[in-house]
Amino acid sequence: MQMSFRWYGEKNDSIPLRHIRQIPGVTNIVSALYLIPVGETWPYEDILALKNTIEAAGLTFKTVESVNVHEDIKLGLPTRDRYIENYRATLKNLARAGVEVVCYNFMPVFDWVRTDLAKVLPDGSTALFYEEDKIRGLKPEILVEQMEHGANGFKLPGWEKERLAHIKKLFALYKEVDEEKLFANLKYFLEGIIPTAEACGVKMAIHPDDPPWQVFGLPRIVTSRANLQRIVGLVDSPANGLALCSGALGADLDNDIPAMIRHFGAMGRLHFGHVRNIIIDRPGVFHETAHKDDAGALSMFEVMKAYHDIGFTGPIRPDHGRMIWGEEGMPGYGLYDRALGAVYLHGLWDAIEKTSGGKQA
Ligand SMILES: [Mn+2]
Repeated sequence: MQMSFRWYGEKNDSIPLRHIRQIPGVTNIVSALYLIPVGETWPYEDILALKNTIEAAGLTFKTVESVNVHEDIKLGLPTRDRYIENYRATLKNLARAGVEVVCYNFMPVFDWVRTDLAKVLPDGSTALFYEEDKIRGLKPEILVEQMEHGANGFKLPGWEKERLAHIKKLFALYKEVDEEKLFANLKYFLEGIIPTAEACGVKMAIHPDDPPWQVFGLPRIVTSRANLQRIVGLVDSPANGLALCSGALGADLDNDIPAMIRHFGAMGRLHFGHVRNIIIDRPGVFHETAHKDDAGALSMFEVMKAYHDIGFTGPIRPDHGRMIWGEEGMPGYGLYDRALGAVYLHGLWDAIEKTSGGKQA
């Protein structure tokens, strides 16, 4: 297990790498070229510059989150072939720079969705909050405004302005795309990129939909164990794998996260772990919470134990944190609570390791 930490680059992150370097046990940075428009090829020189910046701080760069997938690919438009070709070129450039794992998602129009980016919790901290009833009464374009307004001036990952400016057109195009069509479009994309990923030694890791159900009537397919099973079978290659996000999948209590880690880990298809806890007030209403085992609906101990038991050697990162101690930063991505999360998860790992008798990865 490589304890990792997501970082948005010098231009869009409030946290300097030297502070991340001081979190005990964190060795690996998860990052991306956030300024390249979705669909364009990432130049090798730019990837190398990012890697050099990270390594100069005493950290490694082997995991990318995310290389986003152009909407034309998700929609299955004829123009998708050009973007798939660019994606292949990006994977080759990333591999040349030493990147081993590439995270991506396949959510139509929106990336992760929340109705409140700073819900005040009883202890005075704030956290990301989702309330299904609020989404039902909301126009998509109002949600876009809310997300932008609540971002404290940061560019939120997956919420690119240039793409969301065409939101009405996108919704019209998706009228033709149901879940089966979306599966077919994912298969076409994977058939286009997985042979390249496999050849250049990159493991692709699809991130679950967050939340793992339909939002605004748009189809969502990366939502459940059965669907994940179908996705890893769309192209049968070890390069076609998963980023298992406990918080995203865990919002649906039917998803047994430790069981999924064991299952897909045993298949050799689990390439990246996102670990966080959530509190579910009622179905469709949840907010994020501290990583501690008893802080929410998910047992962080059972999650880390599952990773340990499968001998997981890939990257694991604490996922969204609360805002605590007066910190101002990108919602979900402050330093303090994620640092607490990293150390807590690492503490669980160490204890499991030392009491399990055998040396694991
Ligand atoms: Mn995640």
